[in-house]
Amino acid sequence: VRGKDVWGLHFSPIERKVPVQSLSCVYICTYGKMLSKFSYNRVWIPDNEEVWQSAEITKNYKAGDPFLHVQLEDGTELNYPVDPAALPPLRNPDILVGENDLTALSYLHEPAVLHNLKVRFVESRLIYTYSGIILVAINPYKQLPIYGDAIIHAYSGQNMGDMDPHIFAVAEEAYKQMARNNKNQSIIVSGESGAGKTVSARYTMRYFATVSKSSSNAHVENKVLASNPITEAVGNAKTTRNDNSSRFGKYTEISFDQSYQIIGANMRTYLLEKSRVVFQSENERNYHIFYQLCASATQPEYKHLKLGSAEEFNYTRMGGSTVIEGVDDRANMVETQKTFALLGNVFGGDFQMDVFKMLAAILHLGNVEITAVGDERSSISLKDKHLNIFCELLDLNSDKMAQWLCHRKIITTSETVIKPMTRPQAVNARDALAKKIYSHLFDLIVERINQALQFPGKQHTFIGVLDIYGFETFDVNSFEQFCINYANEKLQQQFNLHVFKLEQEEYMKEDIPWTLIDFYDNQRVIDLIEAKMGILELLDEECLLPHGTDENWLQKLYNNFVNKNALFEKPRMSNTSFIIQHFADKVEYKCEGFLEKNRDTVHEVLIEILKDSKVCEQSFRNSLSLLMVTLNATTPHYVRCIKPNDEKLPFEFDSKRVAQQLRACGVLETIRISAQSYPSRWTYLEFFSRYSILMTQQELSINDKKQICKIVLQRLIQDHNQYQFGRTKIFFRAGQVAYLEKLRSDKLRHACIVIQKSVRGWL
Ligand code: AD9
Ligand code: MG
Repeated sequence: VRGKDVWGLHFSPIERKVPVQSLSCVYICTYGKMLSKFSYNRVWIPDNEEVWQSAEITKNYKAGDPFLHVQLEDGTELNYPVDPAALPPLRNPDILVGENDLTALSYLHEPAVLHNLKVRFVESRLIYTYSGIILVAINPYKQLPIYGDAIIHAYSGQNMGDMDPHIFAVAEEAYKQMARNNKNQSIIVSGESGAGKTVSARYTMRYFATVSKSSSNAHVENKVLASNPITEAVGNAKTTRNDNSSRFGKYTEISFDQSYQIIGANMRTYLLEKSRVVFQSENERNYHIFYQLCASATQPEYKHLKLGSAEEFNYTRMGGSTVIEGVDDRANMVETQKTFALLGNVFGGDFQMDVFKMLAAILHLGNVEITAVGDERSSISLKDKHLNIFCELLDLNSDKMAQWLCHRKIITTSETVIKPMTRPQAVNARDALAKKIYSHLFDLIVERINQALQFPGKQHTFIGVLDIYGFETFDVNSFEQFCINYANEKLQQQFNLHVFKLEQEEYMKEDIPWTLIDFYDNQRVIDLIEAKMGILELLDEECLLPHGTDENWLQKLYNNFVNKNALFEKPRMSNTSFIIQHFADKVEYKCEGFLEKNRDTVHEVLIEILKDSKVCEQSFRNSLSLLMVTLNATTPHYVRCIKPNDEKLPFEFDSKRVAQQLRACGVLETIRISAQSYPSRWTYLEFFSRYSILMTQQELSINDKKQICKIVLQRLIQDHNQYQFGRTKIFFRAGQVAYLEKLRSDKLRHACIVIQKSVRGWL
C-alpha cells in the first residue's frame, strides 16, 4: 500500500483486489479519529486561479435553494449561489483519487479529471495516466529514468492493465494487437506546441526498434531511428514555445515482416511551415539546419558555399537571437552528417553537397538587395555579391535571375506582357522563390529517407506513428491554423467513431443490450468546411476568379452562413474575420492571405505535375483525406500530450492551462462519452471483495458469488437502469460507485464506533 496517510491512499487495480475487510480493521483501529473526515458531501466550485476548488457542504441542501452552504479548504464558510437546476459537480471519494485510469472515477467531469491528474503529477510525479483508451502524457520538463532498455523489456509482452500507464505500454499494445490480429496499427500523438509529441513519438519508435530488432538486416532499426534527427534538422526550429518545435506533421509507417521484425519504414509529411524560411518572429529561429551550416562555414568542405555566421544573413538573424541555450549547432552539424552517412548511399557525398548548396543558396538569396526605382519599378545590381553566389551555387544565369525577380510575365489571350514590379512585389517574389526551393529540398530529403528505409523483404504489417500539430488558437489565426484545426476536426471525428465502435464491441462481448449513446458529432463543422458550397469550395471558386479577393470571399461566407449555420459567426467588431465553433473551442480567423495561401498550394501542384508528372499529394486537403483513409484502415491508439505550464518548469502544474488543453484535445469529450454510458466496470469478484461488508449473512450463504452480487446490488440500488449485469463484469452508470463507496464508509464508520466503544469498555 502506497500513500501518505490512509485517506490519501492510492490503490492500483491490483491492490484494490486485496481483501478489504482485513485492511479496514487496521484503518479503523489506527485512524479511527479521522473517520469523520471521510465523507462524500464535497463539491467542486469554480475558481479563478485553480479553475476549480474543493468545498464541503456544511448544511443539507434542500431542492430549489439558491444557495449552498459550504466550507472551503482554508476554513472559509460561505453561502455559495447555485443554479438549482445545475448544482456544482460532486467530488469523488478519496479512494478513487490517483486512479491510473480517469474513466474509473465515479463522478466524471472536468474538476475530477483535473484533480486526479494533478495529484498524480505533482504528488506522485507520475506523468502518464489513461483516460479510457487515451494515454494522457504530461510533459515533466525533466529527464526521467523511465525510458531505458530495462523498462522497455519490462513492458514487452505485458498486458496494458497490468502495468503502470506508460508510452511503452501503448507501443506494446499496438505491437501485440498487430501480431495477434494481423492488422495494421496507428499511434496518434497530439497536443499543443511543446507538449511532448515528438519526444513521445520518438520513444514509441525506439520501443519498436528494441523489441523487434531485425536478425537478418543489420542496422535497419538504427536507420529507422536515424530518420528522426534528419527530419528534425530540416523541419524543426526554435519558437517561443519550444526550442525544438516541429514545423510539419509526420506520419511514419514502420514496416514489419511475417515474424514481426522491423524491415524498414516510410514517412509522409504534412503542411511544412514555409513562411519560416523567410520570416521569423522575435526570439524565434529559422530551421535548425541553417544554423548548423553557418556554424560550420569555416570548415574546408563548406568553404565554397561562401557562408559566414548566421548573424550575416537576413533569413537567419531576423528573430534577434541566432543561438539556443544549451545547443551547439556546430556539434549538431557533425551529428547530422553522421546520420546522413548512416542512411547509406542515397545520402552519399554528392547528394549531401547538393543539399548544402541549396541551403546556402537560400541564405544568399535572402541577402540579395532589391532597390526601388521610382514607385513602379525595382532593380537588382548585376554586381550583387549574393545574387552571383546564389546563381553560381544553383548553376543559374544571373542576368535572367535579376530580371525575373523584378519583373513578371502576364499572359493574356492576345499577348504576353512583361510588367515591372515594385520593390515590395519583388521582395515578395524573392521570398516566394526561397520558400519554393526550401519546400522542394524538404520533399527531396523525405523522398531520399524513404528510399534509404526500403529493404528487401515483403511488408506484412505496419505500425504508423502520427506526430501532428494539435488544435491551435492564437490572437491572430490565419490559413495555417484553419488547416491544422480542420485536420484536428477530422481526427476527432475518427476518434469518436472508434470509441463508439469499441463500446459497442465491449457490450456485445458482455451480452449487454446496446443502448445508443448520444455522441457529440462534429460532422456539422466538417460539413461547414468541406461540403458542397462550404468554406473551402467557396475559397477555391474565389481563387479561380481573375479579380478574386479575400474580402469578396469573406462576404460570400457571411452571406451563406451568418444566421444560417449556428457554427459560423461574424465577429461584431470586425469585417475582416469569421468565427468557427470547433469541437474544442471557438476560433476567429482573419481572412487576409487565405486566397494567396490556398492558391500557392494549387499553383505548386501544377509545377509539381509539370516537373515529374507525379500525381500525389496535390494539396493538403487531398493528403489529409488520404491520411484519414490510412488511419481508418488501422487500429488506432491515442496519446494526448499536455503542456503543464508555459515556463517549461519541471513538475509545475498550471490548472488553467491544463484544463484548457483537456478541453481542446478531446480528453473531456471521451470522459463525457464514458459518463453517458457505463463508466465503471467491475468484475463480479472485484465487486464481491470490495462490498462484502454490505452483504447480509443470508446473502453470503449463497454458493454462487455472481448470484450474490446480483442480489445485493438489486437491493442496494433500486433504479435498475443504473447498472447492467454482463457476463463477467457489472457495468455502472456514473455516480453509482461513489454511492456504493458511501454506503461502505458509513458501514465502516458504524463498525468503528462499535469497536471503539468495545475497546473502551474492555480497557
Ligand atoms: V511542437 O508542436 O513540435 O512545437 P512537441 O513536439 O509537442 O511540440 P516536444 O516533443 O518537442 O514537443 O517537447 C518539447 C520539450 O519538452 C522537449 O524538447 C523536452 O525538453 C521536453 N519533454 C517532452 N517530453 C518529455 C519527456 N517525456 N521527458 C522529459 C520531455 N522531457
Ligand atoms: Mg514536435
